[in-house]
Amino acid sequence: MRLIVLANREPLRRVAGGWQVSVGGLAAALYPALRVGGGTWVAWDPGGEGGTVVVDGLRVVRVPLSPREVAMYYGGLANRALWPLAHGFLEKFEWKRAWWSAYEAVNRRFSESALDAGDGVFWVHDYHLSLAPRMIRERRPGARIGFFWHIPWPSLDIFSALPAAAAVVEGILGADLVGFHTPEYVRHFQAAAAALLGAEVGDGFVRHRGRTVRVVALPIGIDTEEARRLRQAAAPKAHAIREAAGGRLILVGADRLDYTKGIVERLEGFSRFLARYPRFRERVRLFQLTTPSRTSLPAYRELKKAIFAQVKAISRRFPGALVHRYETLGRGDLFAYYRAADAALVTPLRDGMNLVVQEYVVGGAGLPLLSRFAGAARYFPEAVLVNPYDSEGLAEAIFEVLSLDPEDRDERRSALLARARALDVNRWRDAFVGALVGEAS
Ligand code: ADQ
Repeated sequence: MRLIVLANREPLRRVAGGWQVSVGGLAAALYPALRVGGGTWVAWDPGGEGGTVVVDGLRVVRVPLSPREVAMYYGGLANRALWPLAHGFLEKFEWKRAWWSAYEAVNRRFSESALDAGDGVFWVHDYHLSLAPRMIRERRPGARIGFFWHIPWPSLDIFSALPAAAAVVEGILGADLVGFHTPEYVRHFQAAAAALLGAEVGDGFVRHRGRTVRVVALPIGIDTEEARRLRQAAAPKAHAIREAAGGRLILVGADRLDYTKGIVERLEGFSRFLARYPRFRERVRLFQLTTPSRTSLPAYRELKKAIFAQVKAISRRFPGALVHRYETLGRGDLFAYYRAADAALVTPLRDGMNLVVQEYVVGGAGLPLLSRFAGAARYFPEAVLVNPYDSEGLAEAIFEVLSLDPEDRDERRSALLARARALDVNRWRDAFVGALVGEAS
């Protein structure tokens, strides 16, 4: 089987004298499947040159986009319309017809580049490329096509605000197999297909225009073996972090700078915790590790300002209790913080799944606080589940997690670890590809 992956982001990093397949995330997870039979990955080329690069047996077809297309397809339709809507942030949702036209044109370009790559099984990823399955199907009716939506699928009343709602669902239904992280997203997607297209839906399928499309909940995990290795290698750095904290208990938060991640609400909860439990003021330090994201969009620039102002205010009121690092940390450094931390604060307001909580479960030392509104909440019930909007509740939960009976904590940690292993990203990939390929045989 030859796999042809379509994803917005390219799986490459520049190194001296050429390219390397990037070490983290989706790229690393899909790479083993792509190497079999010489796979192809179609992605946007941020350098704008285009062309094909072959690295370690993987062909990467790079789709060049003009700055205007990037602003409308990526900065506009994907990240100012679909992203806020999918996460239930209606007040941040914006719509422009020109964005939609650019989105259609870019989806077509990706689809054509993928078709030009020859025969194979197509696996399309995420909200940037929802129209590609149908576009590929139109040109190659017998193709085997999978689609995975990595973010939440919202309830119908919210999704219906999108003027192109029906076209997005119809685009996805060009696939044979459609995956989401949770059964709830599956149900919402089916409800949209039934209401907007009049499709017939039932247990695990949508039937539309004479075709039956399988729809499954298949939650993504992390590479648990890699995380275990990172944890082991992080011992000296974790020790140094603890030493420098001078005996304080350590909390960690790690996120892309995004309004869905609940960073402002988390810091508010932390500040309330310190106000309410004065004896912890000099006994705790929160490391908030924030990686820059979508910096060209106004909402993200405003959020950055708000977070920086809040960090300043908390640091003035409670000196030494908060350290904010605004940068993309290397994996080794990130896992050193996990390993050093007595608890993690994973409190998104809404999140498709969430990988940070899984990284902490394998790489960390204590229990995570986990938002009920992350897809991961249903798969990690032994975490301390919280409502991230409730800052008083967050303050109490921080107290609770730091005061847990060690035996209780360790039992819950082992249960969480077993759950992270069961979700491992290698199984996720094999389960999806297996279901996709098995279907037509
Ligand atoms: P994201 O929204 O990016 O992913 P998440 O799943 O948490 O969210 O992944 C974030 C990644 O960034 C993690 O691997 C983490 O290690 C890394 N990271 C966070 N802070 C960092 C820092 N300061 N420096 C370096 N790296 C950092 C989308 C969806 C999620 C879904 C995934 C996968 O929004 O819900 O889980 O895709 O499907």
